[in-house]
Amino acid sequence: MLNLVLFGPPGAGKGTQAEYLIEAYSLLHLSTGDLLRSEIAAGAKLGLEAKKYMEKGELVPDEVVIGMIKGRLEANQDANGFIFDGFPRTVAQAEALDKLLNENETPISAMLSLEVEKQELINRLLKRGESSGRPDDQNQEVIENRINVYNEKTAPLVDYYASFNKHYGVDGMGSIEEIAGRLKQVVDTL
Ligand code: B4P
Repeated sequence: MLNLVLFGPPGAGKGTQAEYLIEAYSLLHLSTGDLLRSEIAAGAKLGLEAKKYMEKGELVPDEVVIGMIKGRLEANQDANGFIFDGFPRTVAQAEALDKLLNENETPISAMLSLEVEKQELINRLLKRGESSGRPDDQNQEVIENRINVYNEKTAPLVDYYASFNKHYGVDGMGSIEEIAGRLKQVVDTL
């Protein structure tokens, strides 16, 4: 079973590259950002709670996202493997994920970490904000806060996965196809 963590700062191309990996390896895509946005769109209680954090570029509380992932893992036990996109984002989330996967003896195979310069991240997100309707992409201050939150709370996960020899840094600058090729090269060695 192939279980991949697709990792990187906001705007690194996680959602974009997940589409290529899903197709190449027949994996199930679990994006906590997408799951939270559908809860908001459905007007669900969980979505209304999450919206308050997302609008400011803050992280939604760990227990909320861990509960969501647990439900999806339980509902898809026959999957070939998963791509975790935007999850885990804190060490507590990574530990909870390891615990859930170890119960099924299907650990994380690799963390693929997309590396992109800060100004490029801001440009990509502002560009998406022009058409996506995502409020968190339309305000430079919120984008900068998301990047700061990433550096403070999420970037430490590189060391977490490196300590298990599962961290693979991948250059995330260049065309979408070039980056997809680099990711595929890594996954094919696993
Ligand atoms: P996410 O939905 O995960 O949003 P994101 O970090 O901005 O990444 P996304 O996947 O959407 O963007 P991508 O890099 O693909 O999270 C949103 C919010 O939800 C968070 O801020 C937080 O509040 C909450 N949340 C989510 N998960 C959570 C968790 N686990 N714990 C707590 N809170 C959580 O792409 C960005 C843009 O770049 C796209 O428009 C794309 O077209 C473009 N792009 C990609 N590759 C490119 C390339 N090579 N060249 C040019 N443009 C490119």
